[in-house]
Amino acid sequence: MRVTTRPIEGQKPGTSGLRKKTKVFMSKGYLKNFIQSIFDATGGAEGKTYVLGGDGRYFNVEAAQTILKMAAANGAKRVIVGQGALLSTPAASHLIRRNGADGGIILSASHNPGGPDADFGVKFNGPNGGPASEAVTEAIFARSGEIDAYCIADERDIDLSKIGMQHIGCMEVFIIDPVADYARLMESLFDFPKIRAMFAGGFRMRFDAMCAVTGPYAKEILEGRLGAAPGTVVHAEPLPDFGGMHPDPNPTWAHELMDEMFGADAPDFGAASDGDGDRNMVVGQGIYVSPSDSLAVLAANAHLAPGYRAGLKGVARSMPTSCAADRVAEALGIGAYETPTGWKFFGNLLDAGRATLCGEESFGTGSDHVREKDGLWAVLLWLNILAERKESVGEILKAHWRKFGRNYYSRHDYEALPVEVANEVMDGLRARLPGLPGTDLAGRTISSADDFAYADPVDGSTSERQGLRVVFGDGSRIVLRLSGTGTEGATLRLYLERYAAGPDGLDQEVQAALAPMIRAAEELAGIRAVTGREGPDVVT
Ligand code: G16
Repeated sequence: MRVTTRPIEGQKPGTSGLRKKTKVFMSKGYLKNFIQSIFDATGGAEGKTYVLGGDGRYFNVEAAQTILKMAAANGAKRVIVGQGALLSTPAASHLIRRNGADGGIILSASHNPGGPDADFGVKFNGPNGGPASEAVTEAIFARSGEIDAYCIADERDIDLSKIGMQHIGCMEVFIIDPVADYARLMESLFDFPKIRAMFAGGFRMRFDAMCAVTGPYAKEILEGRLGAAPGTVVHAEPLPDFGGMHPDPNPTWAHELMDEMFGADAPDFGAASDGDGDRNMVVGQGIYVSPSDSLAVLAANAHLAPGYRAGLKGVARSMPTSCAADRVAEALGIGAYETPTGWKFFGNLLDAGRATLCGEESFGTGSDHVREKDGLWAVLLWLNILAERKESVGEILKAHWRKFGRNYYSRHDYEALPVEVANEVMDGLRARLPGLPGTDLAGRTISSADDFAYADPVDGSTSERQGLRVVFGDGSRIVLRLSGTGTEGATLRLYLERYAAGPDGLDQEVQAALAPMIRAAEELAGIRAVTGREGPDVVT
């Protein structure tokens, strides 16, 4: 059935797909226009195979039913769907690659809260299993501005709870266990017997799935296949509103886990994951591992896991992520890459075999096993390293700092600012950049200052205005950029970094160690002065 429609403004994908308020997605024609724009902008759905699933948030199932009917009416051959329309983002990426699918549609607003008054999102991934490139998302957006009709089959809903094959017209709908293939992939990368033996020997862990999609994956893999004690995984059932929680694995939102890990009788290892299972936070007994440090430690130790025994080809990080991983890459004699924020920028490096590990300060770590960041993968790599080294998280982290020096690092977020106020801060600093190199601030000399522009070394595509960065002679950095994932006003992210070579000064409190950079940032950008805010809303 062909239904006439009109373009709806603002269907521009951000850092990671199209994210809006759930009610916006539920409004007349909104989801359908966007899905049709995806099909139209990618050469139509005729004869194609897709993977479909989401993080279980409110409207997940309804959206999946609509997309199935639209895929059928657009002539798709087959859609592989996770049972209950559930798939974690990394599991979806794996399924696309394993089945040679033409792409995947993932229903998630990641770490943003879910529910009728919260957020919803749609991401389109290409045949390599990774987020659509900027060129593709631009084409989808362009199409959304001229769309005049969408196609949808006039059929009953599919029973999404029943594993096996069903049909909508001629289109096959293949409903699968969302966990099985992913769990097998993890078994192929890590030394499960060794990790199992560690758990059998009394190793204790807490995994907070934050009432989101990783619950079933973590239960099956950690408790089922690796023998972690029952109850290791908490908040394990995916709920439409994530139990009212904010499924963002950072010290602010995963505070229950933090309290436990910093309390008496803490488990040996703690971890949390986000709404769609691609982010992770790692904590040891009384010690927090920043995502930037986690990437560096994983890069330095990945060869201890069977899947990475041959060594790494290179390590990539997003520009605002601390430079800790670069020091490891240098020591290993492998490539170090710096990309704009957004996992999509790692795709070409992974496809071309230039990078094996990638990571971001925003609690994302992953490798070339899929084309998305992968929360549980990072946790399993940590477990494999812990099982091999037989040291605690704290011991491993401190030894890492002694060897490579420590990149003190923090991100300060100013949320829900009026867009024009956030732009004023950005424009103010941008205007000052050319005059900064060579000047002194915070007892250091500024060595460079620019608005980060990226030229992809594989396909030569360029991306400009990716964040303002001020770099000091001693490797310290101040970075300022606007988030591309929020749904309300603008979020200003201030990233602060200070390098301490050691051997002294490696054990300071992070905010105290960064105090000179925090003052310098205020002097440069005047965030508090311009926004009138007393301080950041979230500090990670
Ligand atoms: C997405 C992207 C990440 C990015 C993060 C934060 O993650 O995939 O690459 O680092 O958003 O982006 P921003 O700083 O623009 O808000 P996710 O987990 O939300 O898909």
